Amino acid sequence: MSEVLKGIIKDMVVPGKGILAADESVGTAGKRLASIGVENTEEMRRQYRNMILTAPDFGKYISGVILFEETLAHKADSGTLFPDVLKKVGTVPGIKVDQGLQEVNEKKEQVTKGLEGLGERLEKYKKTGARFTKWRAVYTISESTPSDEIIKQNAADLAKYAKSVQEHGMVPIVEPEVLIDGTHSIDQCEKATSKVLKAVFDALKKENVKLEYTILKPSMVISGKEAENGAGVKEVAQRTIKVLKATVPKELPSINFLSGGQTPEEATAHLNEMHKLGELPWYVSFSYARALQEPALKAWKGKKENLAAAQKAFIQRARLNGLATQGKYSEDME
Ligand code: 5MM
Repeated sequence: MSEVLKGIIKDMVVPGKGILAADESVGTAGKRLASIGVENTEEMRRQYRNMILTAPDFGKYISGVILFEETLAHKADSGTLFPDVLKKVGTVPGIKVDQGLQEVNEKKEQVTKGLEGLGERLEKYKKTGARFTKWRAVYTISESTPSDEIIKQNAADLAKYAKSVQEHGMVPIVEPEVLIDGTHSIDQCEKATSKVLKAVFDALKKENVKLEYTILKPSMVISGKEAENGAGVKEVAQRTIKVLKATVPKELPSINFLSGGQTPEEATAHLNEMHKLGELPWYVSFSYARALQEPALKAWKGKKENLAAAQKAFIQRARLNGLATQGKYSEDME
């Protein structure tokens, strides 16, 4: 089994490349489509995926794609199933396996659903070509959150999920997202992210999850979206790497950030800046959804005649983020 997992990591962790998160569930895809005035039908979600996943040169920058369940069974305009479209360009298909969030306490904190029946679903997904998976836990920052209770529960669930995925011969992406929403300071975010990551790695260790075959998808250490005097690019990069160095073991092969509501330009600049801080113990890259897809969606507007322009916009962002993984991006490339 280790050889299988090793091969998946080798295909996913590639210098200059990153992961695309295209795993928006039906509701989230609906929000993205609504932002360009397009109705949320199954066919329009297929066309949206087709626009992104068949962009020319896709495999040059994207080593893996996190898909949503229905996309595994959808076909591109060419008639080829999306997992096969990806395989053809050397990109690894993956699948989101959590089943969304559930509010559990009076602070409105949430845990992630999906452990029940996970093993059976993993076997089903594997048959469709998926070789890695993703599970997202979320944490809010306020005076009283994230609570110790939620940090503990989410860490335990992430670890159980990761263990099961490796037992089924796939690589787990572990995604603890400290939400950017709110007026909190970067100090508060640093404190919360440190606690969350520490708990996650303690739990992974307790479950004997093999870290060398696991990918971390964290949020950056950043000021709240509505904070006054938000921290600048350098500070975000420095604080993020400081927290990661203190909490993430060196055996982990790759850290692929989520963008979490940052603008596409911010997400690229932050990643780039991290690579100016000297050698890092892991590969550090992206697993963005919005920060990679937003400009393409805007250019597309659901219209066939805009397909080429939209794909060009997607590839431009993918290329810039590829450069950022090597510290070779600069603002004047925008
Ligand atoms: C945090 O969301 C993940 C990364 O996306 P961003 O880079 O836009 O922050 C993403 O993979 C997320 O899990 C999917 O968009 C699916 O979200 P839902 O809420 O539909 O499960």
